[in-house]
Amino acid sequence: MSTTIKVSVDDKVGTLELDNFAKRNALGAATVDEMLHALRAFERQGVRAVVLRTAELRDVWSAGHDIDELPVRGVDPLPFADPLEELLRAVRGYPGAVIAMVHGTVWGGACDLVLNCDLVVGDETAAFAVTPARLGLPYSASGIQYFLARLPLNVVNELMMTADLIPAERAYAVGILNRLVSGDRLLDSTYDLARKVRSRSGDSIRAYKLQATTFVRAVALSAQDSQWINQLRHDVYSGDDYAEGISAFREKRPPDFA
Ligand code: YXS
Repeated sequence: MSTTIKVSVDDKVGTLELDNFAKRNALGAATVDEMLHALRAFERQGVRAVVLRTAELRDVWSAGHDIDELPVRGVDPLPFADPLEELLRAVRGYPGAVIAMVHGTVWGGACDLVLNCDLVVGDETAAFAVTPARLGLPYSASGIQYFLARLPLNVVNELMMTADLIPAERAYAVGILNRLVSGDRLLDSTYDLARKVRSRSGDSIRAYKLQATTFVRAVALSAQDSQWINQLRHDVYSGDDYAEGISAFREKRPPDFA
């Protein structure tokens, strides 16, 4: 019995709703596991367009990775096997369109999730913050690669270096949002788009999407550079900033990165 998401299907358009506002729809392992099951079920049912949204339209869409599940210092917080990393791969690999419908603020790994969706529709409350620099955390190399495929470097720099919210107007201007609509049009605009995609050739869209995500991953990297990337990340998650960032969140105080 799902406890943190709601799932429905109507004429090959699926809906996956985050429904754990008490924890600000944090993407913990249990929630991610339910979402992965939902995506696999959608695929079995031939769902051609998935709308990813929240059950309640509140001021927060998702608070990102469940910080309570992040490991302590000295352990990679975002390994390949991390549940949220697995969810991002599942969204990129879904053989149809995944469309994020955003009302409210989107934080950290939830930004990565939204930006791994194929299309993003938001209203004037939609805002996006990528927060590893608030937590002293080394972002995942695949996450950085995908952000750089999606947004201009200076915009990724702004997200990663400030960890500030980018509001809806600017999110639309820089390409985070495909569509920016008024709140009263958000549902109709999102499902009009989903039904439009559903009406097109599923075979063609599946082949396009899986090729596109394959091309995005196709980056030549020497073994030496791969090792260097791992070392850069290891130095951060073994460092004082990461310990301070996690402690500050748990103690509900601003971090002090001396
Ligand atoms: O105190 P209780 O038990 O009621 O729980 C509080 C929060 O602790 C909890 N909560 C979370 N629990 C785990 N992981 C989270 N990410 C998380 N966010 C919130 O939910 C309850 C209500 O939170 P509260 O009181 O702060 O709500 P609010 O409405 O005042 O503020 C909403 C937020 C989202 C602005 C605030 O909760 C917040 O700033 N959350 C952290 C956002 C964030 O930094 N996310 C990044 C997580 S790490 C991640 O995604 C990646 C690894 S990375 O950093 O690399 O991008």
